Amino acid sequence: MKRCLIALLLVATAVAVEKPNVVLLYADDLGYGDVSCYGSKTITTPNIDRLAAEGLRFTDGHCAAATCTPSRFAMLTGEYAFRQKGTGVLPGDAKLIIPPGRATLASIFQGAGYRTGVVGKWHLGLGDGGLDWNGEVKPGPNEIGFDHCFIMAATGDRVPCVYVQDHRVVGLDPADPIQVSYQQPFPGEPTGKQNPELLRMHPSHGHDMALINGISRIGYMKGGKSAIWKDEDMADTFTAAAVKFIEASKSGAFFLYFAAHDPNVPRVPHPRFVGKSGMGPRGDAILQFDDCVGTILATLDRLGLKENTLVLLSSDNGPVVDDGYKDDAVEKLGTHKPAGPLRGGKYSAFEGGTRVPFIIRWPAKVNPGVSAALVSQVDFPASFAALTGQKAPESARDSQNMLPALLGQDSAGRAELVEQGGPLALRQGVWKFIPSSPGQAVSKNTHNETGNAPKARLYDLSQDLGEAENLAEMHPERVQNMAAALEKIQSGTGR
Ligand code: NG6
Ligand code: CA
Repeated sequence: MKRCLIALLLVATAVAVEKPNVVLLYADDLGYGDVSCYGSKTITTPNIDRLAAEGLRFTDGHCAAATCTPSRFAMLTGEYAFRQKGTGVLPGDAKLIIPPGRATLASIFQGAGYRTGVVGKWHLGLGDGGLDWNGEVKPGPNEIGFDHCFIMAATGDRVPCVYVQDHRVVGLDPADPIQVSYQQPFPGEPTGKQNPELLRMHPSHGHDMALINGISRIGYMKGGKSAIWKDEDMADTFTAAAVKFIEASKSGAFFLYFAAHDPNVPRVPHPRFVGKSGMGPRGDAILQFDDCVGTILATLDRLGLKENTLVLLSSDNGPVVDDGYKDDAVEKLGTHKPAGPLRGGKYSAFEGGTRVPFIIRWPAKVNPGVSAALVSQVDFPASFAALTGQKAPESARDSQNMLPALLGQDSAGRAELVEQGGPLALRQGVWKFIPSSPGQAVSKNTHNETGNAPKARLYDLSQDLGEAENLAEMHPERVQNMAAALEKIQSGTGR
């Protein structure tokens, strides 16, 4: 009898360990050098550092693209975004770009009996064309694998500036319906262009349309006044929704995709963070993200969920300093290097575009440490399918089961990885290849390097992490092979 009980207990523990909760803490535009556990001396992120100290910190972990929409598309579907038209940065009135019925990271967790939720920035479109924001807002996250959603449609700098919870705009007064247009302004509604005197933060480029809360955005909107978010409270609102989801889900296994908005623009942190970084709103917004991480980790501690919850922290793309608002980010940057030792940042095919903070903590299974394995968010669908004992969906064609690397049991990771900046780049081990590509080498607005250049580039990242010395002429054969390998992947005949 006693032996039976012990056996039962062992089985129960084994099952519990095999089915961890998964919490994906996802920052927006957070760079490799923006957190102290990746070596920054100019900013202190104690909660992210705690996660790194208790978990596995990857030094070569990537998002799938150097901007938000393609990066998230690839992470959720397991397919590189360059394969699908219409996966560039979306306007706030775009329709859902992941068709209902297609397998996603969330539906994979659902298939294993998890309760799934997304809180925060969505930016993958909503509806199937001509959406009425005053009615049922669908299809959206609920139709592609999330049991629960509390989101903003696109970004903080795009209308509509309201939250959507499970098919409904939150706090909407039917007497004051919302209208959204990305074509024309609504007569009588203030815009950044027409009413600069009403602005408390001025655009540096773009962002001169609908004027909401003293900040002008991309796109026009009218009405829905009672539903409009307060920018200063956004991080707290999302964190509270995340905590609520965890509390409501704790009796079974759950997957939470916490998609924070910090430090994307407009950077409007809560007053308690204002001035705290000494770097202006961008730095303050990073401290705010770190604080959200702290609150969510504390919730896991409080509910006794720490041991068997896999917490994954990463970012959707590399950093940018001036992304369209005069918010002192450039003036107050000082010696801070948002991409750390890497070249480029958001919008870039250099490493700074996609190599981002990437940390996994799972006390029951993962030994703390540092891993140099080459890993990518595009591998989440196949890897988490494997973790939950399922077959990877066929549509996740670029997703590889990297579970051993993600759990610290394999130190190599991927053999090859495509990095989608402006041009596509290819990694093979320590080698990095960027084909010749027309277009501006430096974005005239953000001043970030794009990775475009008339000549092909080859770098040995083991000697030259900052991609300074082009070795293409010294290694013509490798250049040829890597160009062919990239083409093969692009045409769908290789991986
Ligand atoms: C750009 C915006 C930028 C940001 C970006 C998307 C302008 C001039 N620039 O088009 O501010 O919104 O799109 O960022 O409008 S992302 O992180 O969501 O990909
Ligand atoms: Ca982003």
